[in-house]
Amino acid sequence: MRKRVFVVLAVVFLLTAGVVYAKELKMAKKAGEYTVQMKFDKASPVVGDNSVQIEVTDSMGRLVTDAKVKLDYSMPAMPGMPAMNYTADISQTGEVYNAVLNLSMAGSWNIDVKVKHDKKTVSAKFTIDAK
Ligand SMILES: [Cu+2]
Repeated sequence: MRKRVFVVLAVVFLLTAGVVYAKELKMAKKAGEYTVQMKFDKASPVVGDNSVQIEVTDSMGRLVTDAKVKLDYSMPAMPGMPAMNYTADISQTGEVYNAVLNLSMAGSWNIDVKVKHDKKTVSAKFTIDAK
């Protein structure tokens, strides 16, 4: 009996984890021969802090772990608001580059991820909508 309860709980947990995982916003863009993938900690970017995990893969699909990654994010000027430009601090854990984007207002933000690797610098551009 107890074993059955445990199995049911385990299944519920796995299903829930699957749903949470599927809700993370993931986007990928080509940058030269590389592909830059950004994974947000939430389904939709929010005003405030957003943790982002960045993965860079080469043309063979191999993870690039010795790149220099730079992330700039900006919102163009709008009535009553000058253009806003920020650079995120990047830290690396294993194969993943981490950044925190502090989005100060709702609306459309441009993200520019620059990857420097093998003496080349390429750039991937993303647009997100903060709610
Ligand atoms: Cu604005």
